[in-house]
Amino acid sequence: HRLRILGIPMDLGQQRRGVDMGPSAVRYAGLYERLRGLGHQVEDAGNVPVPVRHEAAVQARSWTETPEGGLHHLPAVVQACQQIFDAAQASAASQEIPIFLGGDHSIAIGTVSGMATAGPLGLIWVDAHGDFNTPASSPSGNIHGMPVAVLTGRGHPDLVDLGYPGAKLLPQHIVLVGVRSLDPEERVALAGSGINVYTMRDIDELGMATVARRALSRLSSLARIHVSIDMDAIEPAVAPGVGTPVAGGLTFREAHLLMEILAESEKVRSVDVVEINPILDEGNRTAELAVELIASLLGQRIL
Ligand code: DIR
Ligand code: MN
Ligand code: MN
Ligand code: MN
Repeated sequence: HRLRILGIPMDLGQQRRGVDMGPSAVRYAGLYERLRGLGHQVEDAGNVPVPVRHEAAVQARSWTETPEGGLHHLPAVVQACQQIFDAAQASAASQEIPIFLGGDHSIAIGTVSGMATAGPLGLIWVDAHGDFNTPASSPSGNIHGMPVAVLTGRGHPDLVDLGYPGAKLLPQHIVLVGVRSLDPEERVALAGSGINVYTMRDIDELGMATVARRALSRLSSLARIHVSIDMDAIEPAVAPGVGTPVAGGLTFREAHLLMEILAESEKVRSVDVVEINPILDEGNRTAELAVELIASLLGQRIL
């Protein structure tokens, strides 16, 4: 395949500093070389510009009083997501597979919207969280907790109408895997949404092979799948370099097995790897794991 690496040093969708260094950490962990080693043609396209954070403005007010109407850094996130959308749309119109390196998960509003311009798209969202908050349900005001809702047409209009007006995906074309932390109103909305949710309990009971195959069969009518990997889906003992760790996550092998089974579908059209925070990491192990997972998703096999 032709692969295109695109860094997105976005830290405005959440409160902790350092997640903007995610693209550097993943590059340092050897993503380019690893993908070349699998026989792919790889281009590193550098980074999408992201506005710098105005920390003083954040600290001056509680989030409900922000000029952004209760969403931290809304105008800056919209501006960056518009550039991300443009880059993703260009990739979607070509044969290349883009690999978007976050940054926090708010980037997926741009990546998925852009990929959806080339026709129906399935979404596999690997995350400890539902990311299904709206401004009304969010306890934090952080946009990284909202992208799945936004992509289904629920949320602030500046986010919902990014790229082109309205919803970008049908709920029945979205599968969440690894979920174990939902806010109270988010939980009610997600349960009634039509989105297919595989919680950690489902993975415990069914096993990852069954979950991965059911996820793919749910998307069997679609030829193109976007895989969005929030590294906090993985057990924090294995992936400690994330801003919002939640105990009881995917094991190293469960995460790899999911990637390996998705790779066999030959439908993976684009990938996000997000929420790596090198400041919170042990060495660079979370970025190193991310490189391994991307490799498994793009054809690395044990035998
Ligand atoms: C929380 C945290 N549900 C929120 N979300 C995170 O702020 O909306 N998503 N960490 O990855
Ligand atoms: Mn602000
Ligand atoms: Mn997330
Ligand atoms: Mn998460």
